[in-house]
Amino acid sequence: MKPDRATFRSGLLAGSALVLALAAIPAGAEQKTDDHTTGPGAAYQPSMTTLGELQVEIPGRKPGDPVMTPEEYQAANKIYFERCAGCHGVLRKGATGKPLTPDITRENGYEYLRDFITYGSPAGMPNWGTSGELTEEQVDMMARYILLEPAEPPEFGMPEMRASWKVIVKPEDRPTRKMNDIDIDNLFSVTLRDAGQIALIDGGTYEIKAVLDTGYAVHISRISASGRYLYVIGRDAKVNMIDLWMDPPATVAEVKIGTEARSVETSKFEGFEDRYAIAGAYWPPQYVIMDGDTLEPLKIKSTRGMIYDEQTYHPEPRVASIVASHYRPEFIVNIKETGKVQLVDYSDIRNLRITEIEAERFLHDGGFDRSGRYFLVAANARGKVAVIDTKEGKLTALIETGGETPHPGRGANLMHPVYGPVWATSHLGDETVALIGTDPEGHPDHAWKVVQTLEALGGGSLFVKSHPNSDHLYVDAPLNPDAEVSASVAVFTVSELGQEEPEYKVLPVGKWAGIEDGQPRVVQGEFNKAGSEIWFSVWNAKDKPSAIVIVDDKTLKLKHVIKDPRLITPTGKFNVYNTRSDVY
Ligand code: DHE
Repeated sequence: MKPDRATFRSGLLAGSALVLALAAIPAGAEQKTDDHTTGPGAAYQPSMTTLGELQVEIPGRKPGDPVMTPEEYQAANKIYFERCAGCHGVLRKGATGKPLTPDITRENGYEYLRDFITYGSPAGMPNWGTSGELTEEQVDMMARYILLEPAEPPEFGMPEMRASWKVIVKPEDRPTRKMNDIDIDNLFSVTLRDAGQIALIDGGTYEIKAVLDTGYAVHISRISASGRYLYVIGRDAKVNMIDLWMDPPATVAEVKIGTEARSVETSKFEGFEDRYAIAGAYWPPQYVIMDGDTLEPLKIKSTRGMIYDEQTYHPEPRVASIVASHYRPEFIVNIKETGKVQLVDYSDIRNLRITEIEAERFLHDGGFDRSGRYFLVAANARGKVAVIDTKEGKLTALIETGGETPHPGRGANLMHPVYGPVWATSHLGDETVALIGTDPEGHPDHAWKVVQTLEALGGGSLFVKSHPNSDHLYVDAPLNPDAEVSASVAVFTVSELGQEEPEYKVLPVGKWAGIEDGQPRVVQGEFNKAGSEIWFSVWNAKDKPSAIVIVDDKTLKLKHVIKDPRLITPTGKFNVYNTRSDVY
């Protein structure tokens, strides 16, 4: 069932839309990109869907501009933000992909651009035309569109934020004690991606306690230090603050912090529990510190600035993951395109102190080691993991993972029989799982090195997971092109990792869900509080049934399937206790 590596790579590369290389089309490019179909990796490139909905006007015409009606420009702009901006940038000045500003595109000319969009390039540009993803008319429209000046989306500063801010239940009107019978620590907040909702599911009874409306294409949930408040962010940058003490739990405040966003977090340092929330935006490139009780926006910081190594200006560095330090009153803010990690001291936000750490470009997701002192974050397009010492406030190491495009989620912490505490990441681009030593005191020779590389099901993995009470490491592969692989999970036994070639077991989680309709992918394991069960999302299309499958961690047998018409496109799941205590 393991697809060979080359087949997988060609599928994924095409989908990953990495680069529109604006060099001359190599002879025979058409032939070389024949197998360049748009693969499932495409689903994982940032899609600026909210920006695509904005009404735009054609920027001031210049002599020689191609003819485009306002309707065509609007339609092309939508396609650009949904399909192209994730790599080429909102302002078309380049990100992981090359810049597409008119000075460059005009030099290449209409026919060149049309053919490039049609056939793609071996360097990673998808073959939008020959794959059927775009019609001939759409390709023609996109070639004309990128010859014109880009449409610059609006900024989103304090006036816009305050206008969007709503306190639905004031702090003084909220309950003074928990009013429901929910075991909040074992509650799961489940992203219902395409419904723009979250489901709150009881970890003991599997009962859906509430389904709440949130932002568009909602992304992640994070929990306040006390465990009372749940913060959820949508891709449209809307933050919902949910009071879990209410019966039933309900949104008590909301605010929009931009137009496109992916991350939210809350202050965790002693004395600052539940005091602040922070959210990071893709557009505009900024993060916002908010009052933890009301979401009142207090401080906006732009991330525009210099790339850490070249020291050239980047106009739109997106904010990727944000975590809260346990050692200092600081948020750790990871800035993608400039490759900087900012330690934002929230103890005095009027006189904000920021420590800026040079890490690596294209920072994305990450998590803490088991001690909670070191934060490991993937610079995914660079194949590296940066290690931040949150106690000392500096970069400890930059590690090549050896695989293609590390994607840890929050990663998984294991007690390795030979190397002691290690942290794991799987990869989007191949089947490898890298185990990195994280114990500089007990195992100094192995600290911050890849001590072992495992081979799991195949590429297209997004998340690994374990728990201090578990002897297992779970590795998903939801973006693998093979339907059987993308519906399965590999499980390694941690105490057997000392063996030469550790074997893994395959859990047919998708099959266990018993869904006949569609081709669901199995994504993101999340443990219950006790660490005795792991939950997986069986993520189907919006109009098809999905499910959550619960596996007994000891026996690796199916324990329960949650099916409900309200479970539309479940993806991320966040157990209240594990999320607030960084247990993974
Ligand atoms: Fe995510 C975390 C960005 C697509 C499910 N995702 C993150 C984080 C970022 C991010 C920056 C870290 C947040 C943090 O820790 O503060 N994700 C992006 C994208 O830019 C991308 C590639 C494309 C896009 O347009 O959004 C993307 N993500 C996806 C998906 O398609 C997934 C699989 C399904 C979905 O719900 O959209 C998905 N992302 C997740 C999940 C997490 C996440 C479940 C949190 C994992 C965790 O364990 O904490």
